[in-house]
Amino acid sequence: MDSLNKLKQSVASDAVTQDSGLTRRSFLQMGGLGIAAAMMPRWSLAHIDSGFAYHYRLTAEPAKAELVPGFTTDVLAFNGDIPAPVIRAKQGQPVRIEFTNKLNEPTTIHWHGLRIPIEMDGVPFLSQKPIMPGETFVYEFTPPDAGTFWYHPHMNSTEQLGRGLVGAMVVEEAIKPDFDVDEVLILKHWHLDKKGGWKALTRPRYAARMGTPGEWGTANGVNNPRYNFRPGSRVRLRLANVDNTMTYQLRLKGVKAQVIAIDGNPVLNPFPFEGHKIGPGMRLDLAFVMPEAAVANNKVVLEYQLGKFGFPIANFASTSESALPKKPLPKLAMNPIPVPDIENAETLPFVFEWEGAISPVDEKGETHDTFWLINRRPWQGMGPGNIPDPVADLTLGKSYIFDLKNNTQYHHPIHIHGHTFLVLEIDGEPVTPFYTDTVLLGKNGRAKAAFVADNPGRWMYHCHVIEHMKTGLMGYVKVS
Ligand SMILES: [Cu+2]
Repeated sequence: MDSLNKLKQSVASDAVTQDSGLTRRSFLQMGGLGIAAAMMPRWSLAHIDSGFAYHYRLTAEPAKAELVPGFTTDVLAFNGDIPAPVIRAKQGQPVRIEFTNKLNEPTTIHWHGLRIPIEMDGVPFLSQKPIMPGETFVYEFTPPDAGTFWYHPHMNSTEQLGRGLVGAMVVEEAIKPDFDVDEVLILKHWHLDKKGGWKALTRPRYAARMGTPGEWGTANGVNNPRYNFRPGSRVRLRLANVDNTMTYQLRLKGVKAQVIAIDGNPVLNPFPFEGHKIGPGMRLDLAFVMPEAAVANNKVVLEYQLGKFGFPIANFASTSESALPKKPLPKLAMNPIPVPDIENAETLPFVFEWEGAISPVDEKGETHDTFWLINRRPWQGMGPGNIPDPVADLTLGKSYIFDLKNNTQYHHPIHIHGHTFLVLEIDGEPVTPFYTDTVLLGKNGRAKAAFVADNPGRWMYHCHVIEHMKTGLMGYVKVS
């Protein structure tokens, strides 16, 4: 319990520091300084000049993109762009996103990992009505936590996410840590052939197993992009796995990096990065100092590993500029997430299992395969008349330990909305507690994850392998 006490102290003291930072910040803004536009990375979404600091217009629309060089692919894109624009918000400051649906089907937008009110969670029927083609819905919320998050539709997800509607959302700290480079990489394997033509996004045979993998690997929409950093730069690399299917076993060659945040949330003590798995929906923030060109042999490579082999995701080269003076890597403040009361927490078991059931066709002639179950129950296809009972009825303010058990041979990244888990145990072994919104269960894996049910509403609780979710592995918890 010693580690939990340390965590509690750190969360409390960081919250005080960040609060005083916020006060100073709002004071500066009243003085007319506003937001420094020059700080915005090149592909961040532009602010609307409305006097409201974090005000954006976002669309989802059909577009064309060159993913495989030399070929054009019909995609679905936010503001018509691949990669989707990074949405920048600030911890403790309201953000307003005027979203217009320019698709020819309904949609909603979910802000993955943000602890915000249920009305803004972007889940059809549970939290809002679907946004119909041509309609605009205004999402407005104040992110309590800083970090690397992401956004995506929560309707027809295999298609809408699969064809490109996936973007990063960066919530900056109330007091910004002093990195020289802050780069976002969104990782996605597209279901494309060598000429940029679409292949099947889902096949029942794979949906019932690990999910259907795409074949064209990209970071920020580009296969193995190159980034150039000045030697000595203190780099913060924000990695987000926005893939429908892939779990990436990551490694970094050519430099020693530190893990500074997992799934958006700073870790209490950064630790050396020696490989890490991120399942669909998960993120990882790394920090490193860019080596001199000669030391790095001109290249630092981010790879994912399959068996013995490494495949490049992105590479980083040192520029020929003189090295920046040595400075220590900045430390991130802990997010103000309540530390659960473990002694008095109620433990709830959740078993994730496989069943093979090809359902008969429905009235529209479509089949709805069911392959996956939570506590012996599948839920697939959301509709106004298709909301089952919650998988758990939680009392507002109470602490819970979810005892997660994967009785299958495949990975399941288990995601909860509106709350953030504190992971206590993995595969029966205690771990240094860390916060996450998505717990990756390995083959026949187990995990114990605790949280305070402090956000009232009906919150999705599902696997983030999209085909698993769509074929049964989803449910919701009710907090009241
Ligand atoms: Cu799954």
